[in-house]
Amino acid sequence: MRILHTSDWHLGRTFESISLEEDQRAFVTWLCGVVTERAVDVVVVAGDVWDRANPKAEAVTLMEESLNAVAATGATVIAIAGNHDSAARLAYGASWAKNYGIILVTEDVGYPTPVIVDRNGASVGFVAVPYRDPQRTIAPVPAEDGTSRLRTHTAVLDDALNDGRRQLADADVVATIAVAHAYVSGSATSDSERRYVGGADQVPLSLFHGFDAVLLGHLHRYQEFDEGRVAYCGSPLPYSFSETADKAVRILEVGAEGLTSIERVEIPVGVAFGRGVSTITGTLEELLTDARYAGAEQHFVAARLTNDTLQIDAKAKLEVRFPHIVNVTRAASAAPHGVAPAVPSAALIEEDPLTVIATFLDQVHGQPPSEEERELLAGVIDAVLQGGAK
Ligand SMILES: [Mn+2]
Repeated sequence: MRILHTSDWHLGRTFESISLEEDQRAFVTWLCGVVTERAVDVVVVAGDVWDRANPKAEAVTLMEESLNAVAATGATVIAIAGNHDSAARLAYGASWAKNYGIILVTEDVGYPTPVIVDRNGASVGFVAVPYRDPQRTIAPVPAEDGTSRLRTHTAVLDDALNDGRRQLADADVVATIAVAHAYVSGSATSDSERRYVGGADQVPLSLFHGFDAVLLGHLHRYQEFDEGRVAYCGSPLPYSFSETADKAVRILEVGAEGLTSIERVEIPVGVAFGRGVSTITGTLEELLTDARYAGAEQHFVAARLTNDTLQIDAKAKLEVRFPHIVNVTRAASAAPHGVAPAVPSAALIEEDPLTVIATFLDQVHGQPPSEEERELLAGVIDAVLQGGAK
């Protein structure tokens, strides 16, 4: 049996304000090609099918079309709700979808029933646990000494996995696989994930003991633990400028004796569809001409200008070379833009206008106006003040 692991599709997501619908659709088409070519039996989507709990109409349609396309290859689909999904909305139609081999595990209160898939000479038990808010699910099982446990992410996921283990204890399966949407301590994060401040949503890797494989969603960077037994496959496309690493899905092979191999399959982002992300830093002139930025020309680009002075129409100029430029800001190393004013704002009211403007220019450009500029400013201030007195 071949099992494909993907996650964090975030259907309906935009890159800043640019629609990714076409790229997401192309990813699903590519995925269906892999599923067919490699004769994949089960496709696991480990949460965050949608980008938001209240997906827009286009995202709802894209989800239906996507899961339907994967199921049309003949593969069984197992998808869980992530923290971006609304479990209730994802559950809509789940009872019908099941008849077509699309199993949506969205239970956000009790413990889900493990899914047993019997195909190609192997029977595999999946403990698929959707993301759940610890405050909304049933209270954690008391500790061995009878004391109650706090409603933490660790406690509720631990209980759900234990319940799954119990339910599978007597099942005639050659492998057990856990599917979860969680933040494992020590993982590398990206800017496009929604995580708790302070890390209260982190769970220890040890929670997943005993499973032959653990297919995780939630973090958008591909990463493996415990020699690949536990892994995040990451999102299929970069959803923030922090995601410069290659994107991938995984294919696990289970034979009559159990798990035999795990393979990483790279997603051709920026080659067949979608685009990579680049943050480029330099003067406007360098960014426009230097050959070393050629690789970023077809990427989503964030430009960081190092010029000392303000560059008029920088974005429009850069757009000629980088048509998918998303934002332009001044590099941190440029003039100290945004530092706290040296003069408290209340005191500024007492200052003469020329001093206020000179202080501002000093902060923005890193140097005060020249004698010539001061004269020019003084003339403008005079003209304005005299005009105002009329
Ligand atoms: Mn996600």
